[in-house]
Amino acid sequence: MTAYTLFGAEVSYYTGKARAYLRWRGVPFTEQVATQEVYRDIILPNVGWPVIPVLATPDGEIIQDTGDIIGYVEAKESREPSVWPQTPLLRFVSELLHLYGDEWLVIPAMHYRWSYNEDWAYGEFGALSAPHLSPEEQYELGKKNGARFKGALPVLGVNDATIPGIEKSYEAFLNDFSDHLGTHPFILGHRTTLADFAFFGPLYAHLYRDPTSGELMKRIAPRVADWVERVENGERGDETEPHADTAHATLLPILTRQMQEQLPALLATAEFYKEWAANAEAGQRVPRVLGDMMIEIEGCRGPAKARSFPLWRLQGALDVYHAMDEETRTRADALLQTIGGLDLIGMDYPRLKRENCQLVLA
Ligand SMILES: N[C@@H](CCC(=O)N[C@@H](CS)C(=O)NCC(=O)O)C(=O)O
Repeated sequence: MTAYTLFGAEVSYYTGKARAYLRWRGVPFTEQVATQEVYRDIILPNVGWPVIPVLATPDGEIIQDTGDIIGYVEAKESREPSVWPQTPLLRFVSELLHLYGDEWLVIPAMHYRWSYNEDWAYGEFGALSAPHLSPEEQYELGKKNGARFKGALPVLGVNDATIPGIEKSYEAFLNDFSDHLGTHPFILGHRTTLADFAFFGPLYAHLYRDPTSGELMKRIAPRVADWVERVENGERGDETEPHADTAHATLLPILTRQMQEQLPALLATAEFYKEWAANAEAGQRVPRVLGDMMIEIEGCRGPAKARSFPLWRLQGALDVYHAMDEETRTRADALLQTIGGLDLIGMDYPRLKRENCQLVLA
């Protein structure tokens, strides 16, 4: 085998992120649809649970988790420019936005898919699992397979209490992102970086490609739809110029929204995790759900599960913060103050690591 193989699906959030990254990176890869057979023969035996995307490397390694996929390919291929900005403050910002794209924008993405595109999604799920079946049979199969994904809504905190806030927040986010794109072609400025791929996850498969959601995006935020198309097409921007090490003013409303909504959930999750870790051993698998909490979005409060995975992405961001020199840290603290994120600094929880495609206590 000389190329990478990405096992995934066009309807999948994180496959979109990995595909856009691999396309941009320019490495040879083919994409194979994660049919029932692929789950049975490749994903379950190697990963241990049904999840996409999965990358098979030319050396025969199997990698799950888009963060691990990107990290692996970056290290293996050593191409320029790196997916990460080379300036330290922006590297931190890119990890924060990675956390936001992967673990918070999933809330509107899943809400809009399952509240406005449900039947369409069942057809798509069925067609990808069993391309040989009739559309009616695919719909029935898709309904069965899709139940697991729809079942994530209460876990994420999508419910009658939060939905009005989720919609208000998403529309405001689209507005802020449009303003940003009015002066900068990509999230960190003039070229594509990790932050673009992280946002592409929610903003492509669910919020652009699902018909009703795509109609909303194109109507109220055509610039965001244009960015989705540019990232999808592998547009790179100007890679000759290094980044100036500041977050553009137009990114601040997006980061502020992240801190308002996601940071309290992260703080609550870290408390559950500390309680769990106090009685756990190194190497022990961390439960995907650690407890019950309330989230608040645009004044709408409702129940959600405290999921452990966001703490892993957060650890990535905090590691960058703690590795900063004093001058950069002073600038990072000023940024955190501006966006309402100072509580991040004091966060301290037992380290996590990845082992056999799972999150474990380090
Ligand atoms: N952190 C993982 C998330 C992968 C993920 O949640 N994939 C979805 C499809 S887009 C899935 O297969 N979920 C199954 C599940 O969570 O049980 C990544 O970045 O790869």
